[in-house]
Amino acid sequence: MRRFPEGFRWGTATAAHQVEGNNVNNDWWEWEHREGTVCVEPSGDACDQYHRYPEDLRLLSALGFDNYRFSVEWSRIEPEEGAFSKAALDHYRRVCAECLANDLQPVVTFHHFTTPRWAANDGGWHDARIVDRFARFCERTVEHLGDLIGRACTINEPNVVSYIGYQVGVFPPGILDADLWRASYENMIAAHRRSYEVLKAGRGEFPVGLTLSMSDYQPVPADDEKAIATRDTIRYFAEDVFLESCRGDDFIGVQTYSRTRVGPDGQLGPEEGVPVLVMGYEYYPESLAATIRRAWEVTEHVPVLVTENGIGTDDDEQRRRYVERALHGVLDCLDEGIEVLGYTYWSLLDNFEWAFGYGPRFGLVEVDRRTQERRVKPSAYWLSSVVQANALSDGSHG
Ligand code: GCO
Repeated sequence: MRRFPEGFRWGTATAAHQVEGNNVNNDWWEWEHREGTVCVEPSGDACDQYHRYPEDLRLLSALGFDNYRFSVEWSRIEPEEGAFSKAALDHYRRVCAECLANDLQPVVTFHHFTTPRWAANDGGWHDARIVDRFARFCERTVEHLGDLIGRACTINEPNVVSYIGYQVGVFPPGILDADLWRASYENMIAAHRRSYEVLKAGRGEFPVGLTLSMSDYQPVPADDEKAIATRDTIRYFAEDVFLESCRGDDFIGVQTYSRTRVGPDGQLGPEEGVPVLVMGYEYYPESLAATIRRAWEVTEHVPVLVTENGIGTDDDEQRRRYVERALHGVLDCLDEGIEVLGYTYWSLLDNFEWAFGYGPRFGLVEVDRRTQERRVKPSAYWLSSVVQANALSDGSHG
């Protein structure tokens, strides 16, 4: 058996807009109902977790996990600028309390892709005023529930929000403008730094970090100097500018699913013969270890927490094999002396996969779209056995 360290954290993750349902006051709700966007379908009721969270937390705890990562929805807490809802803050305080009642550490994300309409429609993330706006939201929220928080993630995947929102156009605001893209990611980095300070100074004592979307960027051919230079440039803007801003933080959240192949003239598609998943990227579980090593290196040894890793697939045995392979990579990184604090599987539930809608199923638990009934998948029981043993059988190099 290959053992994980004593105290290694095991969790699953979700995000408010993807599971709660009826988050009607944010930019994503407006975006997914706008004519002409690429959104497959609106989020609607999602998994109705706004009401069903006690059942979901009981289920997660019964599987032996010790933490639950979820996000608080800014647009519920501050529906209009400066107007804070005590009822919404009380709701999230109850969710934290329910986590603790189920022996689950609450891992709270303060921004997971969604921004209140009032802020999104008044400059959004490309307007520097967002930094103060976000810091004030964090201040009011941590004041209300900071004593119950186990760990805080400031901003989820700022690289994705800025790049897809301002360079690809598949996420809101869907403005293709390089200057606004740069402004948006600079404001997100500033907002991370400000919210880090606000959360550390606020109520409660808990580690704080940013969670970053990462990919195993590989030059093709591997020894081609131009491909290496192109890969370095792409990766610098996609990851390094964010990783460098996290030096000295309590942890860095690594969120990896696959790799990105880069040729001399730019990004390449999937390699011939490598399975491609519903998300459009390759089945490539080795990417997790590669990105853990990179985050450890570029942040200059900030402890790494895997805050998302998983696979959208209807083949649950493929899910098990993917996670098994990814976890062997985590064990390799631990053997190399890298401080990996834990592993968080994305996601607890099949949920709203943004512009893809409900097609891609990442969940350890299936959700019946008609009845909202939860059905635990075989891969969940397998991962539960790994969690409870805090070990992986050696022979299963997947
Ligand atoms: C994120 C991710 C999640 C996705 C997951 C699967 O921002 O953390 O985008 O919200 O659902 O990465 O694609």
